[in-house]
Amino acid sequence: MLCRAGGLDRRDVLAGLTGVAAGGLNLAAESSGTDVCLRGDKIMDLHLSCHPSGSSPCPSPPSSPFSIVNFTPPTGPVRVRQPAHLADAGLVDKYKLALARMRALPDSDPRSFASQAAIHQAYCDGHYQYQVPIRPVPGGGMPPMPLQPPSAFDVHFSWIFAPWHRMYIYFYERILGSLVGDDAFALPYWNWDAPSGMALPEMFKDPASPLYDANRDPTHVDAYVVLDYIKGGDPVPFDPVAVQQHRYNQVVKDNLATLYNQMIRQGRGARCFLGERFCTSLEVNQASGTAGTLESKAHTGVHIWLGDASKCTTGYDGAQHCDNDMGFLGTAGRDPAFYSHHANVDRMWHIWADQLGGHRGFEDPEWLDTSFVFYDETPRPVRVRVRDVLDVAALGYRYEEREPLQWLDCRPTSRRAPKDTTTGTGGAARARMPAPVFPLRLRVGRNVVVPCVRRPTRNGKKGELQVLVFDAVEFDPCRDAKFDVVINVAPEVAGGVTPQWVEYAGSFVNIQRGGAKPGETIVVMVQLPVEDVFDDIGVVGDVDAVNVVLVPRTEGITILRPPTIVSQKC
Ligand SMILES: [Cu+2]
Repeated sequence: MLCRAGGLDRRDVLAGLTGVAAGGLNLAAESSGTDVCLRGDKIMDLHLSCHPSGSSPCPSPPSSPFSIVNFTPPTGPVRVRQPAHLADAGLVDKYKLALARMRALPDSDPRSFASQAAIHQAYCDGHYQYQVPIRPVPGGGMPPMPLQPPSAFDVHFSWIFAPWHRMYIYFYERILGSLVGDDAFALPYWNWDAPSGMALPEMFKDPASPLYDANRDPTHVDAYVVLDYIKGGDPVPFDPVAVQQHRYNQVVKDNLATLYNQMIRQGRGARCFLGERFCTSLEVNQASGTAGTLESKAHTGVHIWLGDASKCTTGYDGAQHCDNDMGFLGTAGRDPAFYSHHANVDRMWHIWADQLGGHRGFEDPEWLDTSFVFYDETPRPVRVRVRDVLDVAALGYRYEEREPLQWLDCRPTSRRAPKDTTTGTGGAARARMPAPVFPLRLRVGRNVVVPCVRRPTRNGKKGELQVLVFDAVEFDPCRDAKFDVVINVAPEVAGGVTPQWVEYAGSFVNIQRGGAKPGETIVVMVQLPVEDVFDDIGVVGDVDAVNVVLVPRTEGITILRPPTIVSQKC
């Protein structure tokens, strides 16, 4: 085992999570001191309208709203999704044939590859606009809030991310199966969480294949994927028996540790893992949600890692967006690898819900009754709700596990700093380290210590965890952005603290998105569960403050207010 946790086996990990999951059952519609959403809403196609733009048309709209049917679970054979790097020649040939036929359909056909790719673009590049509906007021009279202008709608960066993408690839898979007359056809998944799958699967690399896409970073197609990727660093050639044994191990260890963080250490509850509720009523420039770790970690890393910085396109906003195809959400659906990447993101959600203690997600009807319309293979528009897609068995597919889940055993154990720089009341640290001034503009290479951030020393309510909260992080949505957070480490060495170290507390990450106006910034709340970090570094009992160290990985981020530590559900 590459990085087995000392003294902790898989049974302990699972047993430890069961208690968390039990608390997580009550997550529905919770509000907390850090809930800044004035009003959420369940999203339906009725609230969304698509606005085509020049070269970026809307996906084929339903011919009539009356022809939309409600989703019913499939009754055909079970589709078995296999790891792409272990797929047999029969599956690869079938997928190639299906995709060749999908590409051959006229663009106007909703089953065509162009239309399928346009669905993703439309839902994240500003084509869809969201209109906050007016609700009747009890007793009559004017609604409590004036009608707001429509705002760009995005299926990323909130609790909509996981269910929407499950729906999207589910219908993509059904359409492919129907094009080859096989109702058991299943999408291969890109098994980047297993060391042998940590590279672009072979089936996508042949330039003569319909599975190929020319817009990929040429230095990365044969390299180890870096799941905690932002940009930079030398790619490590992918070869399980590589001569660069030391670096090979580092990449794999970092990836497994990133997954442990995403799935377990920081995926402690639905809000942390699936993202915050989609918010429709906010102050100007406030983000409509926050991504969970399912979205912000390996998912985003792989997108940015595969995109080619030299390939650019004009977004709906009129601005140039590079890192095509995968590194810009507006073009990501044009790369066939996207769908296998998202099959693995979907599998990660399934494992989290099914195996890691039985996480249920949210019980809030606002989430469960959110619905979208997709074309099926007939093609016929089908309305599908979040509550319809929570169980993959009911959707007629399953994931074939061929490799052990090595990341389950990769709890970080190494300590970077042998001694805390903050002790007790933190008085000494306060005297040594002046507090930074907020708003704080982050600069790459200048790590910042926020000394002596107070933590609650008494246990919170049942099911609550200690969470580090940045209530206002401002950034340019059209640029990739990242900063890491580590606890009680000297700033000179903080840059080397990766997810492998116990002091790593998480990251804020943005993948460039469309739909914004030039120069526009948005503000998002970032919450990092730090309970495990505190336990591991010995911040327990009456230790009432820690040093929070910020490690900027990109330019262009401003933290408007100092972080706080609160007890809340996660
Ligand atoms: Cu997406």
